[in-house]
Amino acid sequence: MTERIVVVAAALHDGDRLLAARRSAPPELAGRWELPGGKVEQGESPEQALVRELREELGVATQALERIPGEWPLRSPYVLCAWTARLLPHSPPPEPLQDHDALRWLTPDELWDVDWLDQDVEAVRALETFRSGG
Ligand code: 9L3
Ligand code: MG
Repeated sequence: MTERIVVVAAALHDGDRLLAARRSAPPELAGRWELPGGKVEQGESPEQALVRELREELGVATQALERIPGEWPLRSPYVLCAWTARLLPHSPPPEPLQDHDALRWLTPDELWDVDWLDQDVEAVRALETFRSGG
């Protein structure tokens, strides 16, 4: 198995608040929180996949900003990579349209108040390091 398929996750900020989304599917992940996103499709860049996934799942218009250093293995052949992202000025607010049943904008002191998926714990740790400059 040499194929590696990237799952993109978005660290979508509104000021210093981070969007967390609670999964409603599949059953083994339901109730756990994630940085929203999904699989990069054939012919797509990770940034394009991020924008598409956030539009489909949350109804928002976004821009991918910067790659958060690191990558975290999911079930083979998938690996999780994360980008910071922002809502475009004309975007509607996010709504859980697909795959989620709750959203929260977490302040920095609430970052660990949700039950993140295992790989998202790593991604959120890397995000904290990245946001603190290093
Ligand atoms: N996954 C883990 N953390 C994330 C995301 C967006 C996805 N932040 C995992 C859950 C699924 C797989 O990656 O097992 C594919 O994600 P999706 O296409 O079901 O969102
Ligand atoms: Mg998804």
